[in-house]
Amino acid sequence: MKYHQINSALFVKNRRKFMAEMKPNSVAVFNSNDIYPVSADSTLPFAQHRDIFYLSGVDQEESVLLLFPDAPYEHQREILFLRETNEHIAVWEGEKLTKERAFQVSGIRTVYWLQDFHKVLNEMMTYADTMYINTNEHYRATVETETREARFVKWWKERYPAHNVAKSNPILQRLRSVKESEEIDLIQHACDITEKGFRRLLSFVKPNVTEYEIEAELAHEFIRNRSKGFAYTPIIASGNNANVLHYIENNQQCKEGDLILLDVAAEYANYSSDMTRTIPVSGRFSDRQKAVYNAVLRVKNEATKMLTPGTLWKQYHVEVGKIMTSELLGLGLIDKADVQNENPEWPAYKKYFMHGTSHHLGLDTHDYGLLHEPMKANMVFTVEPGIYIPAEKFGIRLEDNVVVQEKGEPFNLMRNIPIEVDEIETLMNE
Ligand SMILES: [Mn+2]
Repeated sequence: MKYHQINSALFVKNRRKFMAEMKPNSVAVFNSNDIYPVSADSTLPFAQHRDIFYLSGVDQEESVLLLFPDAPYEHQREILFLRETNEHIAVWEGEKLTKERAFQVSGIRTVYWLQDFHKVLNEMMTYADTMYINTNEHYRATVETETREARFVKWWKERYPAHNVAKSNPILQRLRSVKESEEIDLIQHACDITEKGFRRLLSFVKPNVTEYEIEAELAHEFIRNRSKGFAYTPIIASGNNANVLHYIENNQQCKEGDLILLDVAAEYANYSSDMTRTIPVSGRFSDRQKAVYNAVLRVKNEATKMLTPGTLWKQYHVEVGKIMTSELLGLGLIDKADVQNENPEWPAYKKYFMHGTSHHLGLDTHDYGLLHEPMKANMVFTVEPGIYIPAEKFGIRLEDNVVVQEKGEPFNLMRNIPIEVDEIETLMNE
């Protein structure tokens, strides 16, 4: 791991919160992700399942966490199962968690090797009435591959058909959406690394630079700051590429006079940041580009103010739509007749701004959070309006990450990342 070890107190707290929501006499189990194969003996880099990470800090494959708050013996309330390691195995496979290190990372005292899992689980199941299975109910998830978690759930339910089944997911969605201060610090750290990458670009971008050279600059800056790299596949879209919302080819040359839409951000310790900036290839915005840019910026700033406790997701998007509508009228992109005749299901503004304004941010870039429940303090959201104009061959999106506060406006974790036109132009021309 490149990141500095997280204080285990965070994971102790997270488990306590989860266990407080469990029914009496129930067991919950959480699995690591698999290491995904490519072909032959090649694999993709390991990416930990965020739920077991959230509850234990264990960032290693073939790990299982078992929680049983009403277990008859105290040492059975929290149990970790890890792939066996010893000095000999370490020589071949690199350093894996020892039982002692696993305690330091997670705060869990009872650690077994994985080969004891079925035996120990069986004992716990004879005491327990209910099993908490962990299914993926994220509103944007479409998963074809069977995860290690899903494989385990299938086996577990079949092996113990007499137990009641309960869902871990809604508990985790609620808990993970409201961040502890340690988590906000980690997201801030990811944002600060993103800031370094972005500042590096402002002096690097010139006419005829390629999108992939920009990607390389960012990767360099992120990794040298202990990030694994991009928190999500980076979008580096010059000119009309910005109007392809999920453009990830990043293989074109940036032409003088064009804008570059950069949806690029670092992860740190498995926490995401998520930034979008739009900058001029030549270091100066045209008057038209500036007018659209400042319209997007005003929508972002107004939308941000609405992210307060009690706000409802649907209503928030309706209100942002109204602000965007008035900006698009001002820019002459739509007219009053378009608005009067608009289809309420697909309002006129959607022609230029067709995606959502915000999403939860945290261990996943599109993080957990139940969208039908009101917003709460310490939720972290992106705010990312955009205006996309294929007819003018540019698109602009601006995105910051903010923390909902108990009182007053949200706290902007990207407050130090240049966004005003003047500041961007000054830095690009230094
Ligand atoms: Mn985003």
